[in-house]
Amino acid sequence: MKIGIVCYPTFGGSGVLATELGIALSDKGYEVHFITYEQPVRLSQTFHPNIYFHEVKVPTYPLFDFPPYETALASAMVNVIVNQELDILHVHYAIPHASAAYFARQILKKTGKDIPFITTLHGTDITLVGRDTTYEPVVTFSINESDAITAVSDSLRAETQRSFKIEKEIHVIPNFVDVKRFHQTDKDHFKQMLAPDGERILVHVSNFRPVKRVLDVVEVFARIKKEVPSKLLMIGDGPDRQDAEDLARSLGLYHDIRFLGKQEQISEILSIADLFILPSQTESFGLSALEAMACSVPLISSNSGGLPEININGKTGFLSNVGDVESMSRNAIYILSDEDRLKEFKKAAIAQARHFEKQRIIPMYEKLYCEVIAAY
Ligand code: GMT
Repeated sequence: MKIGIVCYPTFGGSGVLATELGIALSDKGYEVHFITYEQPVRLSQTFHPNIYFHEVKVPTYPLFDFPPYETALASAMVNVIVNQELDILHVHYAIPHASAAYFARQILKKTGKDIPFITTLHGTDITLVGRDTTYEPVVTFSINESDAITAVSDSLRAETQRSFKIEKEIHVIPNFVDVKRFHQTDKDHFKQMLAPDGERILVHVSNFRPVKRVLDVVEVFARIKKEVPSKLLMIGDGPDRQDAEDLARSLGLYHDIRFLGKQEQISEILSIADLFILPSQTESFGLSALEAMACSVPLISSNSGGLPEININGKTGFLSNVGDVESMSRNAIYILSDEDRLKEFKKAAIAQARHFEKQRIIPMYEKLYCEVIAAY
């Protein structure tokens, strides 16, 4: 089977998930074609002989204040589908990928070379951006025109059904993790450098957008630090990084918090972590948290969106209301202040991550591809 994948190539969760899916499918012998404006981040780490990358070029012209990416993308889809004889197109994140796919399919219908497309909803395409009236009619239309729809959690499926008039079944296919790549390895030398006096290491990974509430991470850490000697590693970059750094400085914590920026070898960092903090305003699944759990890291998170579907309260970590930094820090101190308890939480975290191993989840996509192609 030849599969086209369209995604955002950046560090965002949807792009990471789409890339991991493409890699996993290519490992199983499928031919995978990525169509996007840059090489996806995780694709650049190793060479995969079954994976092709087609760059969408968006020529500029003085008339264009806003170069028409969606038009360029739909044209690229048409060209790749025809020239590479794809069997199915899988678009990740509704905006503008689903509408571009619909457009491409309509063009191809004229020549009899059209193929079906699947849309995977990831989160903010539904919870924040998609229901904005600026985009809503196009989002609703193109989701409904998809030959199949998937969502990454039960919570996101319910949210989509609440916010849009969806006329089709939404299949829930959760995020997955490759435990061969994401597992705890011996990185004691790193730990020694970052926490020379045996401090606990806390980690947050995100794109530092307001929805991630990175200031809450700093606030929670400030409270933990008073009770448990610890260090915090902030991984990623985005609009709220400066505010988080300013807050760390004003709380006198700048030497205990390292803002490491965007990092590609996340599993090495997670290998030395004792706790992962994800206090998001909304989080449809929380791929970064799943990757942490696969590295035996328990989770302190908010209870928003799909987080309760992965974080079992009192077992793999704790859930608190959004913004309740007191509860989050109390729970973190409870886990971190006792060695045996921490070990139990770590064991439960990895056991829970195994429910989302890629071997369990990839076949769900394969089955859906086959059904959609057969029914087209
Ligand atoms: O904000 C992000 O985390 C990026 C965002 C995206 O769409 O690129 O991630 C979403 O998709 C991930 C993969 O399915 C999910 O694990 C994240 O929970 C989801 N983010 C939000 O819902 C905020």
